[in-house]
Amino acid sequence: MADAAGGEGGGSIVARGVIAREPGQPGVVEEFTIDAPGPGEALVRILASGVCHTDLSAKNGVFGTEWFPFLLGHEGAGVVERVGEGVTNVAPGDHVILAWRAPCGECRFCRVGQPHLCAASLNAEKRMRTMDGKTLTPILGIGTFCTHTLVHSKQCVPYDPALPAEQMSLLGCGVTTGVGAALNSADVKPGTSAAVFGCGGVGNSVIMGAKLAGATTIIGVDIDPRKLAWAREFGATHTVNPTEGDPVAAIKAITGGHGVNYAFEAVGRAETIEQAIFSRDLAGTCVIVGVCGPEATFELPLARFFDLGGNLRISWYGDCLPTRDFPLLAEWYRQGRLDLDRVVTRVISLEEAEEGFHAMERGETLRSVIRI
Ligand code: PAD
Ligand code: ZN
Repeated sequence: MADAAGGEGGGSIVARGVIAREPGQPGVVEEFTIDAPGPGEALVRILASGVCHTDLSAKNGVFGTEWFPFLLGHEGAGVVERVGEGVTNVAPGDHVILAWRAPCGECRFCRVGQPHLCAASLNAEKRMRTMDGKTLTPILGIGTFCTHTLVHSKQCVPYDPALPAEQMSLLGCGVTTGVGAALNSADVKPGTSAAVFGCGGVGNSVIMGAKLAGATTIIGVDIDPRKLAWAREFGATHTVNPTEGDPVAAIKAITGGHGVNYAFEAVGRAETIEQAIFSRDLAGTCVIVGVCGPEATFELPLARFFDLGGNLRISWYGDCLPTRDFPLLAEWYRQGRLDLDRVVTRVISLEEAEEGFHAMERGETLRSVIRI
């Protein structure tokens, strides 16, 4: 590997990655530079990266335009190549899944035992730049559509290199978010009912999580029949297509007129959030996972909302703790209890990342995974 100064060794390096320069424009593979890791940081050679809807949203400017240019990707697995001063949790050669939450241990949430809400999650300093000198923002503090990235060492969670990098990469975001929404955020109980709005990579992971938790009625809701077929393969006992009629009425009909104990929204639209809220039984829990754009709003009839009781909550990253949950989910994969193979719909190259977004938009994939 040549460094930016043309030599070998501990200086900056030249990497390749998919960079989004302007909102709404395609991501393009470019060379960029990465400075040597600073204290507590790790340089990681990426092996595989899932294409998550959040990358598409970021590329389209949904999270604001001030952060461009972006280094896309945040769902990755790779090998630690170099570490900065003081790093003890990983060493060069370790296979790691990258986490976008690395609790700081010191913020107001970590101090009271809620590290899954850490408000100062650890990231590397911004040491990656385009060849024309612009500082890159790696998506969610990671950046994985690339040959190499720089992260905080605490964002690196080791996994057994005997497990496939493509499947492990998905634990870095979508699968852990979905499974965690069921197990951690909603705390689904055995024998209960759940509805999942949006059966993409995240929603189908919610379905896997609800099944693992012992829910006995699991209703997948999606406007795309292909997604509903997948939902059944992951464990949905029923499916509902909102293009064929009111999904709330359909969910009530399946549940004896009551509605579900848990409703999950994994689309990111006001309309589906409203439907999820009102598809619950009394005292039911609604968990919002989908990320809406800044323009999304709806009117909430408060008397009806109050009369239903229960909980409405937002789930970031499935309320996971990566150091606890990545190894657990990897082990469940090894045991055949978590079907990550089925989530990897397509394996593509770095150059095909943009096509990965289009395939997602066309509904052809749960996850395209970029193999570097
Ligand atoms: P995806 O595009 O693979 O899946 C979205 C699904 O929603 C698709 O299958 C669509 O067909 C379906 N859909 C669209 N409109 C409707 C509708 N009206 N009713 C029912 N279904 C519909 O995306 P994904 O699974 O990668 O991500 C889903 C959302 O989760 C997205 O908003 C993403 O940004 C968010 C996310 N949140 C977190 C978090 O921490 N909260 C983490 C990762 C992803
Ligand atoms: Zn994601």
